[in-house]
Amino acid sequence: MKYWQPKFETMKHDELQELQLKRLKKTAAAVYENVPFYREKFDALGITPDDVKTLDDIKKLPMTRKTDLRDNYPFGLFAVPKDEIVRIHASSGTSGKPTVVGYTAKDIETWADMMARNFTMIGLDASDVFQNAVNYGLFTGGLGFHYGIERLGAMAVPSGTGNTVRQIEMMQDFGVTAIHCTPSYGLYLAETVREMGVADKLSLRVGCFGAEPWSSSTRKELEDAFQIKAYDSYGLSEMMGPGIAFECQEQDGLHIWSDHYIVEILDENGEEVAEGEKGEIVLTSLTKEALPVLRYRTGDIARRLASECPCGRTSDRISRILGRADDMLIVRGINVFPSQIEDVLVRIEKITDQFEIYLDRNKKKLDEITVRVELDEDAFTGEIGDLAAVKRVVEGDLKSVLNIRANVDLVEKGTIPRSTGKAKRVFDRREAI
Ligand code: DLL
Repeated sequence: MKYWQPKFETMKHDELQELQLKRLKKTAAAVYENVPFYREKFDALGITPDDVKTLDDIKKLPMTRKTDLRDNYPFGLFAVPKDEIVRIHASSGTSGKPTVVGYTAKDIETWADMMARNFTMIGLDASDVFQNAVNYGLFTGGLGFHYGIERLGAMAVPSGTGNTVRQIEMMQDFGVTAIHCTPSYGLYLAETVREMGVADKLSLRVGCFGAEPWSSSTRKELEDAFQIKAYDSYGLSEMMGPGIAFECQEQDGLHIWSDHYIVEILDENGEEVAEGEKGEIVLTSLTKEALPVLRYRTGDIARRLASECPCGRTSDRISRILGRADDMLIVRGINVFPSQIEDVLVRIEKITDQFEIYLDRNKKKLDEITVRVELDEDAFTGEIGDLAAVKRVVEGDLKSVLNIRANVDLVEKGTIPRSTGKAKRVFDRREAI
C-alpha cells in the first residue's frame, strides 16, 4: 500500500487550502470560546474569530510561545473539560516547570493515523517488526510511535531505552526490521553492534530518527552501520509529538501534514521570510481538540521547500531542522551551531561520533570554544606524534567550517557519556567566571 489516508495525503492544492480555512476558523472559534488566555489575546488585538475570512488572515491571530504554556501550567490552555482528556504528556525543557500537553480520545486517534501515514510513506506495513527504543514516559516519542505502529498493524517491540546490549539481542532474536531512537542513541547502538560483531545478523531495513538535530553525515553513518535507510522524524509535544513532519523515501525534506497544521516560516520580527529562505517554523494546529495552539513559535529553524514531491503527496514540505533560534552559540561574535560541529566531526576518521562543546571565557575576557572528542581505539598507536596529527586534522577541519579557532581536547574512547535520549552536547560555562 502506498498511502495510508490517500484522500488527505494527495488532496489537490485548492481543496487542501479550503479544508485548512474551514479548520482554522473552527480552531479560532474553539480557543476564543474555551481558553481565557486566547480570548484575552483576541480582545487585546481587537479581533474575533469572525475576522478569519481567508488563510492569509492567520497573520492577524496572536502568537503562542512556550512561556505561555508554562505560565498556564499545568492545564490552563486546555480547550475541553478535564473529563474529556484521556492522556497527558510533558516535555521537560531545560529550566523551570515542564510544559504539559493533553489529548482527547480523538486526538490520540488522529495522532496514531498520522504516524501510520508516516510509516506507510517509508515503506513499512503489517509485516514489519518495529523496535521503539525511546523513553516510554511523559516523553511523546514512546507512546506516540507505539500507537502508530499498532495502528499500522506492525509488531511493536516496546524496548524503551537503556541496556544497549539487550536492545541489540532483541533486534536479532525478534527479527526487528525497523527501529526508532534518537540519532545520538542510534550512533551508540551502531558502535555497540560493531563491538559485538553482529552487524550481519540483523534484519533491519529502516530507521526513524528524530527528537534532536542531526546532520546528513550522521545519516550516512547510521545507514552504513546498520545497512538501512534512515528517515528524519520531526515533531514537538505542543503539536502532538512526533509524526507531524516526516521524510518520504525521496529523503529530501519532510512532509508536514497540511490537513492538520498550517506552517509559517517567519523571521525574527514575525514576518514571512522570502521564498526559500531560512526562518523559524511557526505552527498552527487545525484538528487538535484538547490543546489547540495558534501560531506556535517552535524556535526551530528550517526552509520551506516546493510542495511538489515525486512521491505524490501534496502536503507542505520543509527542510530538515537547520538549528534552533536559541541554540545558536555566539563565540567572539561569530554564530556557531552545534550541528555544524557535528557535521565536521562525523566525517573525520580516527575519532568516534561522540563529542561535547565547552564554552569558557579566558583571562582576557575572550570566549574560548573547546570541542572534546574521543580517539577511536584502533587509532591509538601509543605515539604522541600520531595523537598530535589527529588533533591537527580536527582543529583544521573545524577552523575551515566555523571560521574561528576551536581547541580540541582528545580523550579516550568511552569518556563522553552515551545518551539514550536527547544528548546534551553544549556546556556554556561563560557565566561562571
Ligand atoms: O522531541 C517529539 C519527538 C519525539 C520528535 C520523537 C521526533 C521523535 P519535544 O520533547 O517537545 O518533542 O521536543 C521538541 O525537539 O522543537 C526540536 O527542537 C527538537 N526536534 C524534534 N525532532 C527533531 C528533528 C519531541 N527531527 C523539539 N530534528 C523540537 C531536529 C528536532 N530537531
